[in-house]
This record gives sequence, C-alpha cells and structure tokens, in this order.
Amino acid sequence: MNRKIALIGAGNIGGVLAQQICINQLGECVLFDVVEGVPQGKALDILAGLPVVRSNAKIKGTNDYKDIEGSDVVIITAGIPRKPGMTREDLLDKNVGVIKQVAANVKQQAPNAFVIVISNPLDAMVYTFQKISGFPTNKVCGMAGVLDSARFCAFVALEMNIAVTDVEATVLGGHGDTMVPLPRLCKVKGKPLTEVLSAEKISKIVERTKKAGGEVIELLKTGSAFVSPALSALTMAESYLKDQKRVLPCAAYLNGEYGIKGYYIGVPAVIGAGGIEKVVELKLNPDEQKLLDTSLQAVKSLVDQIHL
Ligand code: TXD
Repeated sequence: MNRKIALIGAGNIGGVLAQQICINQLGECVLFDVVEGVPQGKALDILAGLPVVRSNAKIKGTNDYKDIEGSDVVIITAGIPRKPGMTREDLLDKNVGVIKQVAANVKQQAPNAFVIVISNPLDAMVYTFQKISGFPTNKVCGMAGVLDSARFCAFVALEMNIAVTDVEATVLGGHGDTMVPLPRLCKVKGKPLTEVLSAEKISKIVERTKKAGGEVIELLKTGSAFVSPALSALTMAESYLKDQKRVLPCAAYLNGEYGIKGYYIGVPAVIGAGGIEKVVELKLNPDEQKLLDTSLQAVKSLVDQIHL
C-alpha cells in the first residue's frame, strides 16, 4: 500500500526529513512551505538524487495545502527556530500563530493522519495542534524524547568510548531546561549507568544532555539542530506506518498516567498503527517524580499563556 507523508515546513528539518523519507522509500513525500520556491527547489534537488541511490520514491514541493490531501502522516516543523541566546519559550507567540493555521489546514486536508509536531516550544505546540484540530489525542504527538534520549546515549558512549548501540537511555518531561534524563534507568549493555560511571561524570552528561540543543545553536549561530531531530521524527513515523509498536519517548497526551491529566509531556509510549497505542509508566522514585512534576509546571505555564 502506498503511504503519503506530508511535511509542513520545508526548512532545515523538513529538508532532511524529505531526503530520508525518499531514500528509505517510506512513502510518497509532499513538502509544503509558505515560502514560494523553497519546497519546490528542495524537492527537485532530492528527486534528482534518487536515481543515484536507486530509489523510486515520489516527492513534490508545494505551497498549496490541497497537495497534502489524504496524507497518512503529517510532520510539522513550521515556525521559527531559536537563535543564540534565545530559549524555546521565546518562540511561543510566533509559533502558536503558525501552528493554529497549520492545524486548521491539516484538519481539512488530512483528517485521518497521524501527526508528529516538532516545532518549539514543543509540548505547548502539540497541545495547540490537538486543541485546534480536534484530532483524537492518540493521533497527535510531539517529537523530543527520542532526540533527548539519543543525545544522552551519544554522550554516555562518547565518555566511555563504547558503541552507542549498547547504551539505552530515557529522558522524560517537557522539551526544555526542565527535561528529566533518568541516569538510574540508563543501561550500558544491561548494567546500570550508576555502576559504570562516577556520580560526577553522570551529572556532567545529564547537564550536557539538557543543554545539547543550545550547544548546537551556539556553534551554528544561524539555526538549531536539524539532522538529529529529523532522524528522530523519522523513527516515530516509521513505527506508525509499519506498525512496529516501538516504545519511543515522545510528547504524549496523559490521562492520569504519572499523576498527570490533560497535558502533553514527554513519556515513553508505544507507537503502532493505532497511533500512540499506550503510555508506558516507569516506576519513578520520589526525586524523579518531583523533577517530572516541576517539568509539568513549566509546560503548564506555557499552555496557560495560549488561552485555548
Ligand atoms: O526536539 C525538537 N522538537 C526540536 C524542535 C529540535 C530542534 C528544532 N526544533 C524546532 O523545530 C525549532 O525550534 C523550530 O521551531 C522547528 C523547525 O526547525 P528548523 O530548523 O527546520 O527551522 P527552519 O529551517 O527555520 O524551518 C522552518 C520552516 C521555514 O521554511 C519557514 O518558511 C516555515 O517553517 N514556515 C511555515 N511553514 C508553513 N506554514 C507556516 N505558517 C510557516 N511559517 C514558517
């Protein structure tokens, strides 16, 4: 069955996503942006590279929402990214307006899609999309946890000089300074991280993970991380399209899990053909639960400012 994947926003992340979707032949790709020429130009560039990698994927760049009609998956990166010195929260006003407009159009053209929001401030943008579109909460989620957890794994592997594939880590909470990396549950080939690294080293890795997005921005100066976010969202889309039922940390709607109700926040969840099929509840100790509650307060204060 041919699947259709719409990318709303043809900027840095949208461009890498389009390229990866086509190379991996995940489905037909439609790249949408409000800026004329950019989605068409990126689509043409990718199209021309596909014979080289022997991919028969279809891709189209467009400024017309009609082209995303009937999409199975919609991935949203529309909005503005951070510049050096900015917090994710500084993007709120501008990106709320963008997401409201995107939600109205996605609702009209692709009412059955599984939606992955990437735009920042992430948890508040997912919330906005769901409220405006009225989509079932299990069909709307946000990408942050896969990326934050991957960053955690990458830094552990770097520190220990071992393969990243032998490190398993989870980051919970909102996608901001209050995110909650969980060293207690991080495993290096089955061994708890706390048994293989000193408390001081772990604390440095946790801090670096929390600030990893900012570290990239300070280096790039003109935008934020875009390859790792695209690969993370791709993993989520693939799990949905292929019904892989992978357990992936993502911003999911909570209905009492972790003692939280009515908000989107980062937790591990099963992603399969049913969308967010299940929220996985980890047994947190009191300190970890406290950190998650603090993170929720940060998410709530942003959501409250939107007045939806
Ligand atoms: O983990 C995460 N969730 C993130 C999120 C990790 C990294 C970056 N994260 C956020 O993703 C970042 O803060 C931004 O809010 C988004 C997109 O980042 P990207 O680097 O792709 O930004 P770009 O290159 O500026 O692309 C944004 C595109 C750009 O082409 C605009 O023309 C377009 O969005 N745009 C719109 N498209 C459609 N509709 C509207 N209204 C619109 N407004 C701008």
